[in-house]
Amino acid sequence: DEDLETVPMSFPSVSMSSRERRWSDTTPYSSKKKLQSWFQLPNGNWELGKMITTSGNESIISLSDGKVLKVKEESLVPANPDILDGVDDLMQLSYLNEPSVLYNLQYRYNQNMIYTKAGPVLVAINPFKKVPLYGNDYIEAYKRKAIESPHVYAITDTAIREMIRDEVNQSIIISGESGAGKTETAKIAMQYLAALGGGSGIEHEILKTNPILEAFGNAKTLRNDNSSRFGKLIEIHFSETGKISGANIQTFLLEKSRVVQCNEGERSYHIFYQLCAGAPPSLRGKLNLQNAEDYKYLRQSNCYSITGINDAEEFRTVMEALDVVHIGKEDQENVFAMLAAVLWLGNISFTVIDNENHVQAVEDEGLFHVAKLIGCDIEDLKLTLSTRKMKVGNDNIVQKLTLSQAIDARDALAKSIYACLFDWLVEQINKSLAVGKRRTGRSISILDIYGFESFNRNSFEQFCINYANERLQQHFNRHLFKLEQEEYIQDGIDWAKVEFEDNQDCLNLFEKRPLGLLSLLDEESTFPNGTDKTFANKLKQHLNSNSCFKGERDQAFTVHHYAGQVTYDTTGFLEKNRDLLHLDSIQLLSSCTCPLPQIFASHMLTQSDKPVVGPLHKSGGADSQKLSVATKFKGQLFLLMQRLESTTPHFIRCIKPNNLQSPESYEQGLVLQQLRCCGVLEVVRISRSGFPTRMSHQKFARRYGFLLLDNVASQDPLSVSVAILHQFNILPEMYQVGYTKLFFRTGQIGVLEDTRNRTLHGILRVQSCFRGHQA
Ligand code: AOV
Ligand code: MG
Repeated sequence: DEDLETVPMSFPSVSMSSRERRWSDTTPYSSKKKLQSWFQLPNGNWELGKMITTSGNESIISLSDGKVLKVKEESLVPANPDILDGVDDLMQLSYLNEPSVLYNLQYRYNQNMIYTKAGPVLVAINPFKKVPLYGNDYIEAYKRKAIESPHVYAITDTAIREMIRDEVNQSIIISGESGAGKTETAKIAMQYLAALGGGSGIEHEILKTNPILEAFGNAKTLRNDNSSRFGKLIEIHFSETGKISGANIQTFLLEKSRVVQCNEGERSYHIFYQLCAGAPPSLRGKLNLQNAEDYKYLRQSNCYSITGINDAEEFRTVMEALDVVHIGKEDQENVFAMLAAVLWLGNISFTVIDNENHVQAVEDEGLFHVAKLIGCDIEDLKLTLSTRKMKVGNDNIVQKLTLSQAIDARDALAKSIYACLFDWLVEQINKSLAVGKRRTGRSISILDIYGFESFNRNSFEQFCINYANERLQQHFNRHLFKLEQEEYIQDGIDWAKVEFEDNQDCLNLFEKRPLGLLSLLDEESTFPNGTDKTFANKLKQHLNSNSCFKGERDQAFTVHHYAGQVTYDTTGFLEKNRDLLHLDSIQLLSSCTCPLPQIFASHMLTQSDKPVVGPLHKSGGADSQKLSVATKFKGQLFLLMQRLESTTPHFIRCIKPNNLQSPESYEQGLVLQQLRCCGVLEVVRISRSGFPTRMSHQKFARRYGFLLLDNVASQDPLSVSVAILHQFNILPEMYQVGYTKLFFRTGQIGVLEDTRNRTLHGILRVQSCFRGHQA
């Protein structure tokens, strides 16, 4: 037979880890009875094969391209019947295995159905193009429940209903890798909330915070043209009548290093390019604005524009949005002046003035414009950038800076101004959104943080971002695996535990004291002689036995994250963790005549957790308690988790179908890797074999006891419950009797409710009949 191709039986397929094996379905399977099966190609992709014949443990299958293969039966994975193609909840699949799930998602994706339920979780696959699923008609349809198809709107609708019904605050938690679509998804959810809870006008303001925060906090990276470089929790408040009464935004750790340094092919924050491209002539003149290419901070990465984006147009959008959130024209100009000052700071250069390599800032246009824009004396600025006041014994001395010290001082000032500006903006926005001051109503929070990142070179920023994602994954696991299963076990029901990839070990690696990544980083950051290299060595010395950790050459280390391995280069870790701004610089800012630098300076001096070094001019010794960046971030994340714990969570998992940000490309391997590491299949497995409906014996007996034919009034609730289950022939596999509760599979309680309703109706009818007869 010419068409018949024999494949080697020891097929070099992707090796199966224990985790993958867990995934394969436990349903007994014999290909003999099946019409089609999945077969894995050498490239790892799965293909549907039609069974031609089977003899012994070998089968002959034909693939879609007409190829015919002879394969071993164990290399085949069962495929679902065609009738299940594209089901909108993965729970409905008869065979729950990797290829079936991949195929189902792809089948839907190809028809622009980018949303699919995985039990309680909404999976969203980034279309990288406009899909016709949004807007008022859709919102209206979901509101009326005229559409059932999974959607961000549907999950948001559930959140609103549960908030009202249960009087519990809700959260919508969006996760996924960088570029997977979290920020877009968050905006879609906000759109729905605004449409349903709108009316007071505050909803427009809430929506307009998006273009502002994206301009100041997003940037083009190698992974995403609009990558969030900060984390965001927006809490939307509702009044008793279900209308939006206000909102509050909390942000987390902005990546400030980007302001002074970014990689080839990436950009700094959008707002810089928008300002340079879109500022009207009068503003250009006032700020002495040049083109983006003229600023060193923007020039270094050799990337100025984003395909399909018009920065000048975006600038107008941002200005309008600033109006909407009530940031006055004068404040807006002050904001733009700070941006221009940051840009000009980067252009300040230094000359060596003695043979000890000490430097002085050059009096050129950079220095001149910065002084003018922040409102300080040129000489003061010059001095701040090239000297440092020190206290030796009782004497104040002035130390000259070397070139690298001066550059660090300059960059630290630029970063601080930008980070303070960002915080100040958020504060102003919050003031504007806090209209309905009453805190009695309920809220829905939407969490959108920076997604998991892995580049060729990963630094402190990726370290923090990925740590945050570990925390979030833990929260996801806790709610969908731990709490659910603990309840079964506690109530003593018969339950085969579904294993999931617990990331507690990795979190411990970060958080354990004194020997964890964060503690060791802080310790080394406070040692006067600590360097990035000694830090890397300490890690290797103390953590090498940890299975999530691996020391690497050249002061690097690898962490085994839930989403994959990432190797971090410790260069710059200590400095970024200390995040020092010299007191000289803070004093310079407080001496400025412009309002914003003064506000920034007073913030830095009053916030006890702001690192301050060096002696104060007069009072001396302001070396206050300082928290490192990592410790502060850890604290923020703990509080965030605490806040989320008091809400009912709704999870959305965004998936990136390709790394090119391009539409119509669905890479099976990439999708599978994301599904695996976030545990989507385990969630489906638990939901399918789990018992989502629970009711205490007491409540159950009270609700349905009257349906019993025998009189059971004297019996205990447990016996009554069991009698009810028997009388109604509820199949044993459909429920479990726990110590305190009954557990039901999806839909079962509906059967009983129907009977109850019918019976109640019947009783009512009989009664009214009886009354009628009497009359
Ligand atoms: P992210 O928030 O998950 O990445 P984004 O939400 O910024 O990812 O999405 C990246 C890009 O994908 C967007 O700029 C859009 O072009 C496209 N996109 C995402 N969702 C949709 C959608 N529903 N419809 C159309 N296009 C979409 V990061 O912030 O990098 O972690 O840190
Ligand atoms: Mg984002």
